[in-house]
Amino acid sequence: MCGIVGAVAERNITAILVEGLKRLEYRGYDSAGVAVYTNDEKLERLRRPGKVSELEQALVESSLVGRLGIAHTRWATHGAPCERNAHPHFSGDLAVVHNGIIENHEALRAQLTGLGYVFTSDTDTEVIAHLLNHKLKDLRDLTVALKATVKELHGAYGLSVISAQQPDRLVAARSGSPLVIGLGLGENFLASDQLALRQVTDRFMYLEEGDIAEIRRDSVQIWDVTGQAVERQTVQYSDGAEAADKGEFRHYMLKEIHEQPSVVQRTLEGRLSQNQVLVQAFGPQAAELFAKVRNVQIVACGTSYHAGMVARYWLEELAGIPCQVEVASEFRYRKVVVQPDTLFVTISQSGETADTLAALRNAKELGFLASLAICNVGISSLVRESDLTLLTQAGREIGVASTKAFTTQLVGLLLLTLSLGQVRGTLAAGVEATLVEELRRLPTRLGEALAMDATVEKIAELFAEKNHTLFLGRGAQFPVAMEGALKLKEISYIHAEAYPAGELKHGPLALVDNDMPVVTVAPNNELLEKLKSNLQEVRARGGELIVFADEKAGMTNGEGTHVVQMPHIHDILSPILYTIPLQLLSYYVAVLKGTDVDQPRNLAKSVTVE
Ligand code: HGA
Repeated sequence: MCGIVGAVAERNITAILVEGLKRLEYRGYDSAGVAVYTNDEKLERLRRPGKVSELEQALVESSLVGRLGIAHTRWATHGAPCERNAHPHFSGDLAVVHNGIIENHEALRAQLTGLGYVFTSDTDTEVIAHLLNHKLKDLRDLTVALKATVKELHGAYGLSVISAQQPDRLVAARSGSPLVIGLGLGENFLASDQLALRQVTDRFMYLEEGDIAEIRRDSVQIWDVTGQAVERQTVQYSDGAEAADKGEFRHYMLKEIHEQPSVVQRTLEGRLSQNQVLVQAFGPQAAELFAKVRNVQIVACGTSYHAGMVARYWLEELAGIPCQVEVASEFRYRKVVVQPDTLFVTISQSGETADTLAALRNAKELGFLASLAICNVGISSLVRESDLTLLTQAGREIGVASTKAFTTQLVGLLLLTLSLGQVRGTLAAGVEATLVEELRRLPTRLGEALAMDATVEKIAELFAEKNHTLFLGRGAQFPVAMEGALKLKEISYIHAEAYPAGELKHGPLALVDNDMPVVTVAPNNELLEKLKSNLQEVRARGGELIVFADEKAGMTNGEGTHVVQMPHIHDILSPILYTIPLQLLSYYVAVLKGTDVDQPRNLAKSVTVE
């Protein structure tokens, strides 16, 4: 989603700002802009719809140079993606960039219009610029005026401001959308994600909720939500592990699909003993808290929600714990009845997903036993605000359509299931030992599934001319089918829906004809025979079947039926393995359709707005 980069330095900062925006491109955006306090002591801006490269080109032609500036990639929430709505927004001598949504923007717009301010965009953000400008008239100091301004904003913001009147500083405010200060020598920086600043510094200070910051070349001052001056800890990163390139792969998504054996291996490292999961992997108080757990409530969005749905099958079957799973945007606004001793589990790749974070904050008021985050980013808000954490070790995921984050989340959730079963004594030691052994073999199994790459690429040709697809699965494969359908929608723009195979005849069978491919995942379990009958129902109506079937399932190619033989795997781990061919399928269909695989239209990587 939107990205912010800011800099105050002794040298020209335009190239630093543009490089920062490029590093945030993977999050998805629709326009970009930069405002610079120029060496001629004027505030100037350039904005462009489309890619950062277009802004960069325009900057080269304009030779905009200065030592103070802010820049932004916008993912539109209010107002179409076009130059006029791109950030920075100006009012008088100041420029504002903003991530988030100002919910009372209509009331503020009416009030400010009444005071004579003229709006030049359709965004909610522009009210911040005019309101701040208005406050500055009396308060005079930019930082003081920002403190007064944010008191009148409802909603979520990570924002930064520069002013030609006080060009010695960047000011910033965080409430509901992350910001980090990058510390340099005689220069300082600001961004919505530290990745944007890794080329200029390795020292960072994370703003907390409600913080206001004044960032000068040689000093940083921060005030907390109560207005108290506070110090925030400095974090130093020592390696270049965040660097990302596609290597031999055509897209980040394909690279990330192929990384799954190694990142699953990393997610398991240090978390297994000979026969057991090491419960302390979830935190020092995990064993004591897990012993009290009688229910689990999982809350997540998108792909992470599908991971949670798989976990529900595991938690009830293996740990004997009732489990509910809900999408965060629903949970956060619902009157929830919390059963005693319920563990509240959130799942998020970035740990900044606005709805999931809000659900966690609500949950704290609702009497849950404790909160646990399964997350890929250790320095995220979700991790900081949860009692227990399990970090997935997927590494940086660039492709907007999540792949390796999902499979490592599944591994984390299986570790959670086994830990709960172990501590509560509901899982037989022999079963845990078997599954630990299977987990150790999982990276090899995933490698075998990836070796089917070329077979799946061929199958993808069946979809090139299609507009609709059904995905079917039973049991824990139903959420896998949902994830497969989501992946196909996200990157190939083909309409895809997932159903539990048994639901077919209760409605969706009406859609099936010879123009509707039906994708099915068929591990060799007790539901196989039922699934085969459901597939017959599809074939009888002319539907073309693509079946990813266990090599022991006894399914073979036939008229209108394409069977891809999958390596045999323990049934409990099958959702992780069967995800792989569905990821590959979406990828190759998208490549055939020529879409922007890594940055699909309208989507963003880390969904930091509601
Ligand atoms: N509401 C602002 C910023 C949107 C945003 O943060 N997206 O991630 C706008 O629409 O410009």
